[in-house]
Amino acid sequence: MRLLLIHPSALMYSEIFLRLEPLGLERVAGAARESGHEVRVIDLQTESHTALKRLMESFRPEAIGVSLNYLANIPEAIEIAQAAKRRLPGVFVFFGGHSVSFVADDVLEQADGAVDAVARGEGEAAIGPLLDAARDGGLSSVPGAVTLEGRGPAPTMLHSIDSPRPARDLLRHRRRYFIGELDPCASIEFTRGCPWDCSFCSAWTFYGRSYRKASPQVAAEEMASIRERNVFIVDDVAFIRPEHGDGIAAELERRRIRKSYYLETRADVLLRNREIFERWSRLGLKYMFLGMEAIDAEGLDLYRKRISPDENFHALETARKLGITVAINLIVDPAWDRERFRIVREFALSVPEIVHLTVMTPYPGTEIWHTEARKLTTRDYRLFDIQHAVVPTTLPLDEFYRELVRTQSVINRKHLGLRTAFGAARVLAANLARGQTNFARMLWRFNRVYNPARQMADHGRPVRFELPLPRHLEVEDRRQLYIHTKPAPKGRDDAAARNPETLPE
Ligand code: B12
Ligand code: SF4
Repeated sequence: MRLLLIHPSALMYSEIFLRLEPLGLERVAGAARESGHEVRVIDLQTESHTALKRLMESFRPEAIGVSLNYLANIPEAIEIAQAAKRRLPGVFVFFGGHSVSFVADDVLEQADGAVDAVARGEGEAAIGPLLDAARDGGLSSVPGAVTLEGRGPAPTMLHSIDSPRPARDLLRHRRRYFIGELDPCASIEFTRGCPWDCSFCSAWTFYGRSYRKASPQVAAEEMASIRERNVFIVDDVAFIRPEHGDGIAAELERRRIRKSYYLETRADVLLRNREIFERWSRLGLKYMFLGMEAIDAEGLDLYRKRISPDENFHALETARKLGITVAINLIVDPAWDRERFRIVREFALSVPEIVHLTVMTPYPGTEIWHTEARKLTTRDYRLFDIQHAVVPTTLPLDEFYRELVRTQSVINRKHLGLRTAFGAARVLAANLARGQTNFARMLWRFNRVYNPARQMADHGRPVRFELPLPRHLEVEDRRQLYIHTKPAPKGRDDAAARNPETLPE
């Protein structure tokens, strides 16, 4: 079949700080190609809707799949589906990805016939059977498939994430992917899943708290095949298992691969596996993203982070000693008042790290969706991008945004000041000389993208598609939140994450 896969446009955050390749969609493309289909991919983070229209006309796809990792992209995806059905009668349209897996039935209803199926869960195993069924019938028996008629069997999980390899060659504008000064930047996956269970996050519920690792040889071979000299490691929590991080490092050393890396991990993992991060800093690990979330114990407990403020601060010192630049994330509670914003500004200015702020947002698939969602002040999907407030704020909304943007811009100015002091000008000049302008643009766009008036105006847009309200669920039975389930190993309970010795193999 001729299959067109689409990644929707960038969200607010990605307009400045980063834009990364859609690795999940590339893996689905890889699997479809292995099953004998002719595949094209378009990423609307780097191309326009006009380009999409042209591609639909020239390629005449028989099936179109849209990637929906982000809730905020759902209205755009439904509009793409409706336009596709008008333009290409008979085309089979389906959605897949992280967020849509949690609201599949509602999205199908909202699309009102423009979407034929949603593939819940991982896409690699689903894509072959789904396309076969689109051609020959039998959609209701495809694992993970949901249609207006109902749900098929539970989605299938890959036994190993070693294959299929992502079809990176199908992306046309690879030079447009970047993260900060790592420009251009590719992405890679070493592990999939997260064994922790933070209340605001759906990474663990999607994979049913499972955790799989790529084999070090395969990971290193894939790294060797990547042309870009910068690589973002997409794992939720990198190097949980020290022997795995060591194994990949050994394979990279053997092949003499040296690149600059950016990864995401937890403070306690960094403290526990310091030697691995040290070894990786020798291999080129430059940046690390730590989801600190809160600066006080009360906040950390609230999000069930299972970490103390001391561990967080100790981790920052450790990273500094290793020469790794850390970006930390703090969750802005809509209950914050002016004083709280002031304390956070003070904290952000007192540490050398890059500080990002994201607004606490209940997402389907998270526990707080079931405890907080009744209080929603809006159900406009587009505002669920963790840069907008969707539950009541203590401050009047416009003042909340003014405080938020003021705090973000104070932090941003500090960050830019430091970067200039530490030689961003040199990096910038080198990037521009290679024709890479993403980082330079980022430096100048902040005020345009982040401004309280724009954020307020976003709340006033007419709403075509609304997020469904959560169905009643006892969150004590957390397995009901899972997309993928696997039987819990004997004798292991949900507290496994607290003890590294009992983390999944
Ligand atoms: C890496 C990552 C990023 C990267 C890269 C994202 C990218 N370009 O795809 C960066 C850092 C840019 C990023 C940014 C953000 N992210 Co992010 N991100 C992740 C993370 C950790 C892993 C995603 C990943 O690459 N996984 C590996 C690949 C192989 O898996 P995958 O993409 O999920 O794809 C699989 C399936 O979803 C499915 N699939 C995917 N697409 C399709 C399409 C079809 C047709 C089919 C059939 C199947 C299918 O099959 C794939 C293979 O199994 C996830 C958490 C998680 N574990 O999923 C959060 C996550 C997706 N991000 C999240 C958020 C909130 C954001 C931001 C909004 C954060 C912010 N600060 O503003 C931004 C917005 C980005 C944007 N689009 O503009 C949330 C989503 C919440 C939501 N419900 O909308 C998540 C779930 C994390 C969380 N805390 O819960 N993110
Ligand atoms: S450790 Fe990170 S990925 Fe895992 S559940 Fe918590 S926030 Fe999500």
